[in-house]
Amino acid sequence: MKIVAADIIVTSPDRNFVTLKITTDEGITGLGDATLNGRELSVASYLRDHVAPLLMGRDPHRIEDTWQFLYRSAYWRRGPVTMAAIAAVDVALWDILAKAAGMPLYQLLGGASRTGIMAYGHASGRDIPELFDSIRRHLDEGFKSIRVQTSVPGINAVYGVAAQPSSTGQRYDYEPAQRTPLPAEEDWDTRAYLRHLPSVFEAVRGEFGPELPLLHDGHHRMTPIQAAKLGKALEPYDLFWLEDCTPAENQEALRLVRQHTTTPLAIGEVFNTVWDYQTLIREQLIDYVRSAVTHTGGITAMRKLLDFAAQYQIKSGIHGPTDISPVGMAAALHLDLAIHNFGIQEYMKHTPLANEVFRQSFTFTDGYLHPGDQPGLGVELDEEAAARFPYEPAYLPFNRLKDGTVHDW
Ligand code: EZ4
Ligand code: CO
Repeated sequence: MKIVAADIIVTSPDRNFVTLKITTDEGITGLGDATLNGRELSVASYLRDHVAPLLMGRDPHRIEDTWQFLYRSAYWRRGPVTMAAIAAVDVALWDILAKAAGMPLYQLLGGASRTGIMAYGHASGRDIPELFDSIRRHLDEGFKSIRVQTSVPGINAVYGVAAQPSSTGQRYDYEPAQRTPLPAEEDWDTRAYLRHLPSVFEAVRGEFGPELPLLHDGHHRMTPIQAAKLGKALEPYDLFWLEDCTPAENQEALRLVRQHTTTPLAIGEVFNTVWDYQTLIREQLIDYVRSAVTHTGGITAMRKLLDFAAQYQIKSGIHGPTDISPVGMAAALHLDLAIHNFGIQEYMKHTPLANEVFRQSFTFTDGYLHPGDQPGLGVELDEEAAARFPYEPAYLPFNRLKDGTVHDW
C-alpha cells in the first residue's frame, strides 16, 4: 500500500479544527487531528507545506518509521506545532492500519482492558447555587466525576466559568477560545482565589456527599508555595486531582508542592513530549499525565509516555477539551480502552454543528465513554459540510493583574 494524497482540511463549525486526511492507492483513508487552539493555521501550513510532500509514496504500515523520520529529519525538535503535525500523521496512519485490518483501533493496541472509560465533565457557576445546578445537570447527564470551577469575589472573569460575562459577550459553555481578532483580557488575583476556593469545595462536599469524585484546574496560576498551600487546604475535600497547579516547565517546582500535600496532582496539557515529564515521572511528583494525543505526537508517542508513567503507578488523564476534535477524542478513547494505567478521561461535549461535520461512533452511556467498534478510529469527516464553515480567527484570553502585569492564564 502507498500514500497517494495528504489533504489538510480547516473547518470552523462553532470553533476551528485542523484535520489531516491521508489517502492510499487502495482507496483507504485515515484522519488525524492537528488542532492547536489559537495557532491553527501554523500547523495547517506545517503539514501542507512541509509534511504532505514527504508522505507521498510511503508505505502507511510503517508508522514507527514515519514518526521517527518526521521527528528526526525536521532537525528542530519538540514544540506544539511540530508535535501536533506529527500527531496528525501518526493518528491518520493508525486509522488506516485499523481499517485495513477491519478492526477498531483499540484491538491493534492490545484489546480492551476495561468495558468503559470513566469521563469527567466540567461544572461551573458564578456562585454556589449556580454551581450546584451545573453539578446536578452533569449528574443527570450521567457524569460520575465532576470538575468544579467557580467565580471568585473581586475577579471579573475566571477560567472555566461558563456563565460569566466575557469582555466579548460570548459564554464559555463549550470552551474558552473566542472568535475575536485579539485575545480577550481577563483579570486575576491569586490571594483572593486561595481565600475563596476551599469554601466552595466545603459547600460542594456538604451538598453532594463524600463519594463523588471532584476535580479542579488551577490553570498554571500559582507559585509553588501557593500551590502547596492550596493542595493542603483542599485535603479535607478529597479531590480526585488538582490540575496544573503551577506552570510546570519548571519540573523541580513540583518537589516543593509534593512535600506539603497529599492532594493528587495532574499536569501536562500544554506539554508535547516525554521529555517534559522526565523529572515529574521519575521522581513521582505527579499522579496523572494530562497530555493530549493531538499535541503529543499521536498514539505512538502517547503509548510510550504512558508506559513510562505506568512504571511509577502514574495514570492517564488525557486532555479532552473541545479544542481536541472528535478525531483527536476518538484516538484518545481507543488508547484509554487499551492501556492498563488508565485514570480518567476529560469529556467536554462538542457542539451539535461540530458533530454534524465530524460523524462519530463513540458513545457516552451512564458516565462511561466507548470508542465503538467500527474499523479504524470510527470518525468520518463530512467534507461538504466542513467546507460550509471556513476558518475564523479565534483566541484564548489572557490575564492581567490589578497593576497591569501579564499573568499566566
Ligand atoms: O484551557 O483546552 O483542562 N482543560 C483545560 C482546557 C484548556 C484549553 C486550551 O486550549 O485547561 O480548557
Ligand atoms: Co486544564
